[in-house]
Amino acid sequence: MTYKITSADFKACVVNKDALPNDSLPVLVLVGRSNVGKSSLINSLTGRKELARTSSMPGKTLTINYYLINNEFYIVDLPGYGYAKASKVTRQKIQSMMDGFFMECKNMKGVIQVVDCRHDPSALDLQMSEWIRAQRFNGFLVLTKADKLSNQQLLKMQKRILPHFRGIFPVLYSSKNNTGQDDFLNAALKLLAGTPLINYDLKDTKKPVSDRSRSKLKEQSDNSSKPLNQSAAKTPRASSDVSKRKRRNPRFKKKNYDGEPRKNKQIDSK
Ligand SMILES: Nc1nc2c(ncn2[C@@H]2O[C@H](COP(=O)(O)OP(=O)(O)OP(=O)(O)O)[C@@H](O)[C@H]2O)c(=O)[nH]1
Ligand SMILES: [Mg+2]
Repeated sequence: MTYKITSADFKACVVNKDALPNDSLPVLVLVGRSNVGKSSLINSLTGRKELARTSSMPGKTLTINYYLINNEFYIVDLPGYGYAKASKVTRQKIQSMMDGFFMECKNMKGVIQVVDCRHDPSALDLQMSEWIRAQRFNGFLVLTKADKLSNQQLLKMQKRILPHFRGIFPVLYSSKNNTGQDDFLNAALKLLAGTPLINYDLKDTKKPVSDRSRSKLKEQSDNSSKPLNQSAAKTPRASSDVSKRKRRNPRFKKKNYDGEPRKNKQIDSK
């Protein structure tokens, strides 16, 4: 029998780790690039169009938002990473808020990483995935915006994306037409039950990262991820890989940026 969401309530909007709900309900958290569709996913799952605020402009969610599902568990919506237009101060605030969240959240049952099925993962996506593994979290991967590709393109993109996220259970999702809900909820129930959905024993089958991504990753990891304490390291920076790209590439057109990788990273329409 499929699990149904019968109630969903906005429970808390938190900016300070000391204000996190301190009940014992389990927590599942959504992480992903800004504008990838984390908040829309919550609205789609719960059938409540305006429960979580969404926007076509990246950087909509800037706080830690708790949604209580069926009075049984929380889904937490976090600010996205890679939002270019946020000021340095805002990015630092978000960074320390997220670090605090991961350090203080006692009932974390899983980290659900959301990526856009149309694009190769960004350097920050890969860094987040590595960080999730380094923390030995349980979780799964959501490939969202599935409605934007044909079935053939979806297959092609899954073949390209999944090797980067080795051993993690994938769910294909569309918040526009609500496909993938059962798969998402079944995977979420497994996380709540403590069933591992990341295979940590699997050997690295990841495709080699391109030289450009590798140097980006190095740049980012040189700047971040110093352990805060033994149980938690800093989350990957909510820094702007886009502004670095802009600096490097004078032909970068600002108007092209909608929070997603550039067109040349996108699936070719052949
Ligand atoms: N077609 C389609 N559009 C989607 C889907 N999911 C999200 N969107 C659109 O993508 C845009 C961003 O969605 P959000 O849910 O606000 O993204 P977010 O990840 O919460 O963004 P931040 O709050 O900035 O981190 C909105 O215009 C949504 O309507 C999807 O599955 N299909
Ligand atoms: Mg959001």
